[in-house]
Amino acid sequence: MADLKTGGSDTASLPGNGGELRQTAAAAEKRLTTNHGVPVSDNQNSLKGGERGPTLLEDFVLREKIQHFDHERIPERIVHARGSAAHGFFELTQSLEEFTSARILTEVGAKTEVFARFSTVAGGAGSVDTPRDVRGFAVKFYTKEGNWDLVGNDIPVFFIQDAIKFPDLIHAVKMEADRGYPQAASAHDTFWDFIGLMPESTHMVMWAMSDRGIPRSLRMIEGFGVNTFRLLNDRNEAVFVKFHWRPKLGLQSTCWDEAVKIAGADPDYHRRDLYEAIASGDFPEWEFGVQIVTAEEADALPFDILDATKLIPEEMVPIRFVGRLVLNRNPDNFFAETEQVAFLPTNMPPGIDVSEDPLLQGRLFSYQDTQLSRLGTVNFHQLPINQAKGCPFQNFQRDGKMQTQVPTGRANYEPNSLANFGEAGGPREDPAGGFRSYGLNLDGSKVRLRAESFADHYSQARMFYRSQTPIEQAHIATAIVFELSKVTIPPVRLRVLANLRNVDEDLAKRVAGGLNMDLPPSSDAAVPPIDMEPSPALRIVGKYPPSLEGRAVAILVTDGVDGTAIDDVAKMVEAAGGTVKIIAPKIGGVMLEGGNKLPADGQLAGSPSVLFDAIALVVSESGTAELLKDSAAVDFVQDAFVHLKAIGFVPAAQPLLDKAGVTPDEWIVALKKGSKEFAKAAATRNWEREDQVRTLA
Ligand code: HDE
Repeated sequence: MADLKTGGSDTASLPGNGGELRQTAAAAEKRLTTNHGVPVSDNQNSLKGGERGPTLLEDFVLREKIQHFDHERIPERIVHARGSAAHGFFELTQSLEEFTSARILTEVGAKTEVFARFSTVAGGAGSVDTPRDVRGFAVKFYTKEGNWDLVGNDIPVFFIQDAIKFPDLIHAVKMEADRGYPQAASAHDTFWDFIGLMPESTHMVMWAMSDRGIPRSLRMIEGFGVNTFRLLNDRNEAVFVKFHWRPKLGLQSTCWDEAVKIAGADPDYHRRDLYEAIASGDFPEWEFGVQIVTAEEADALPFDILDATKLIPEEMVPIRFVGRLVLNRNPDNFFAETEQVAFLPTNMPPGIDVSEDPLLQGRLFSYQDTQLSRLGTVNFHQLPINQAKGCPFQNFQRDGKMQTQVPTGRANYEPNSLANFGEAGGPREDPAGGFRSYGLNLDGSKVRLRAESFADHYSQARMFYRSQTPIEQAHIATAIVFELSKVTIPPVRLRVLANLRNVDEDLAKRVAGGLNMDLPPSSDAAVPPIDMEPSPALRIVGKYPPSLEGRAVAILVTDGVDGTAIDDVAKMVEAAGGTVKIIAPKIGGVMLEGGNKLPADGQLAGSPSVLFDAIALVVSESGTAELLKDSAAVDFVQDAFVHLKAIGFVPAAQPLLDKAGVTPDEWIVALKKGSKEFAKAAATRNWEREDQVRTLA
């Protein structure tokens, strides 16, 4: 009979599986043990009563392993369940000493360790990366004065003004209560029902329906603290502050059709992109900025600074850029770090403080509370990823589930006088250096009211829409048409249309036209919207210089091509900062003209062009003849064309271009030796092509 005792070939050579009874110290270090350190002799077979008999209850090795497995998951986050994260550092480049005592914002040149997690909001932990959604942008700074968690989004405003509406908002956007779908999509009845009934959400809806809702990469999103915070200086003087992140790679989005196809081709598109970029040394970076506003300046703003549905246009209050964030290390373990990280907006070092923003006020309770059910214990701060790393943490809190520390000494109360008797007295409060709250004057009756100053729901939605370029406006209108077309209850659509008339009549007409519905009368706005100055900083198109950095170009190759032609394109792309992937009909690669084999990075059918920023077709005549019979090849080219990407080609590719319906424009570039035209085109998309390939609202 075959010896089934050691099923795995690797384990067969490990001491203990080979029947050796005495082991060296080195071997003991490597050996597999139970959770309690008992060496395991066989990790392939459970303990049975006879070769073909039942498994025995006494097999604690089996029971421990299965039981641990049964409890591997913790509840996923209620929102922002799907996320990807990385380690890095924050470096201050300019001091904010005048405004704050927080050392993280005053010690120029100091590098502070950080852990940043990006997320979608609506989908579950296993959902895809590219739905239309807001992206979370949460950064934990391990500062010398305790952790600072800046838990923001990639959109600077929020759907609601008061925390009491958050559960309703989230219930409305997540899968519907009875049917359990859709997963990770806002295009459904309950979301738009809620939106139509909550005009305060209109401004954020404009952002979510803009191309910001479908980012190309997590490395190419902006970030915002959203809520208004305070900075406090040594004299306890306060200013209001809004926090900003600006991506070094610029802001870039996908086309909707592309985002949908990416979801199928690579559900982990953003996670993979972030991981691979960091693994290859291409570290994502953001500039950190603040908008600072005094109380008097805030009073003069045409909106309430405490209202999270409003932003402060940069043209009104410029952003001061004072630092940078670099992500340079992937997590070692997804669960221990990305899943168990617990962000708390209440984590702030002295010198940073909250405002009375009623949305923020609710968040101050919610995050700590949710960690208790997610991580299961008040001691979640002891998990390595959550521990304050920049300074000690010590107090008289004791015990609790999963206490991993072993506090010493007799005193677990304060005040105590034990230090006077030669014993450890424990830590003491620090009135000068401890956390301070702004001495806000409170005066008023208890009320459940929304301030009058929160009543304008449309002026900034209008400003946002009117600040966009025509192509971006068309995308917003088209996205709303798409979403409302998935709404099955016509009055829900009508209510949204009625609200849109308060934003912009042209937008409302376009959406009504796209739905082929009559425009209903405008809804009543609580206060009439005003025309604010457009803010060009709210655009994507043209905001950042075109770049190939961080972008990927696919070179589609076939048997029989000249290897130097491929090299030329690759060098041109790499010189412009892009990365190159060789795509071939088969993963084993192609036979080049001279008889050398070129391995491929991706197989054509599994690597559609939606995964790349531009494509180059370096194919032979015979290779093209084969490709013409393969829909994957035709889709590869056609999708690149309809997603407005640059296409470089050699003459032999012409029949493929023709079959894919590609018509010439400046982004369809004949590849010529020495010319950099293709790399230049690949750095942007040809928005003007869009009219030709898609019906926009
Ligand atoms: Fe959150 N939010 N939120 N949120 N949020 C959570 O906390 C909540 C809000 C944001 O990568 C939860 O640890 C309430 C605004 C991010 O782990 C929960 C309200 C902004 C993340 C929670 C808001 C955010 C969360 C779920 C309204 C942008 C993911 C799991 C008062 C500034 C952080 C968790 C990560 C996560 C509550 C509104 C951003 C349930 C009650 C506004 C980026 O506590």
